[in-house]
Amino acid sequence: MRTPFIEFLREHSRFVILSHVDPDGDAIGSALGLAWILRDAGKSAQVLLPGGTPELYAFLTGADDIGAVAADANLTDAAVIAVDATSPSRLGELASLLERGRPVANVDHHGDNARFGDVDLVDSSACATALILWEVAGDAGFRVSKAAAENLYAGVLTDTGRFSYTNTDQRTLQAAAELAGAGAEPFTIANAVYGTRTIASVRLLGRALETLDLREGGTVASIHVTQAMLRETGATQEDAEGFSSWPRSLAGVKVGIFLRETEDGMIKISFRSSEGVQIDGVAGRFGGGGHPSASGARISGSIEEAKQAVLQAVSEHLRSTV
Ligand SMILES: [Mn+2]
Repeated sequence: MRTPFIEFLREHSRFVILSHVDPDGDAIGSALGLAWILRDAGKSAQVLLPGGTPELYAFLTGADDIGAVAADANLTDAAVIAVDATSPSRLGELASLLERGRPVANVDHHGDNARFGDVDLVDSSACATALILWEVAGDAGFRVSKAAAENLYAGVLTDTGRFSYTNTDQRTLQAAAELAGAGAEPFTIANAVYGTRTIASVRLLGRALETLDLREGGTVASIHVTQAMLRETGATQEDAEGFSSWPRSLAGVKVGIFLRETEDGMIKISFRSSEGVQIDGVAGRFGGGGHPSASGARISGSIEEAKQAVLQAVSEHLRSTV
């Protein structure tokens, strides 16, 4: 399954690596981890993320060198690799880099990936795209430096919710152990991602938890964050990172929903579900997608309208499937 992608890596010597909007730890860790692996193999690799690097992940080795717009790309003889992105639309403005007859590879672990590459490596049984890339490096015999291992470890750590989601399995922990062996420092990375909350973020969380709304006999929970709440607490969008796991963490809750109003007036929705409850279909109804137990979408409208529409869709989904 990995062979065509390994051949793609061997065949080319210059790469532009892209990932998705609102980049998470797996998007950034996968892109940077792969870039370091390719550089260590004597190739050139440039990373571009739509909108640049979130401050939370600025500690990762190589993060200071990430481009933010298509115009930053040095495309001379470059092959393009998209990582962790379900479809070209997830690449935002960077999707324009796919439309110029350039060789494109697509590596992802989302089952609904649109297979938009010349080479597609999609493995939905992998907890993270970073895990796939770690295994690719092993198969291909590429060296994985400390910088590469740190980035790939960050991807695995964050996409498994610190090794706690249903996607955490023996393969996950095996890779994590091997990445630690290759130089990734579990405490340093976990502390940088989870142990450095701002006071504004804690105040924002307090406000968000006050919006807790339980439905369907306590099996569906939602919280939300508005732009006004950000202003009142002095918090930034990034300060709401990780809030999506709070509603689902309540005892008895099967589906947790986190809604946030973005700067451009859209509503970003995150769905989390407990084991055995597949919720990505609901995200799909709103034009989004993701994994069975963790998915998301963006819709327009007020936060109240969005919340009512989403809660109704989730209730219908639970009644029809459970
Ligand atoms: Mn991922």
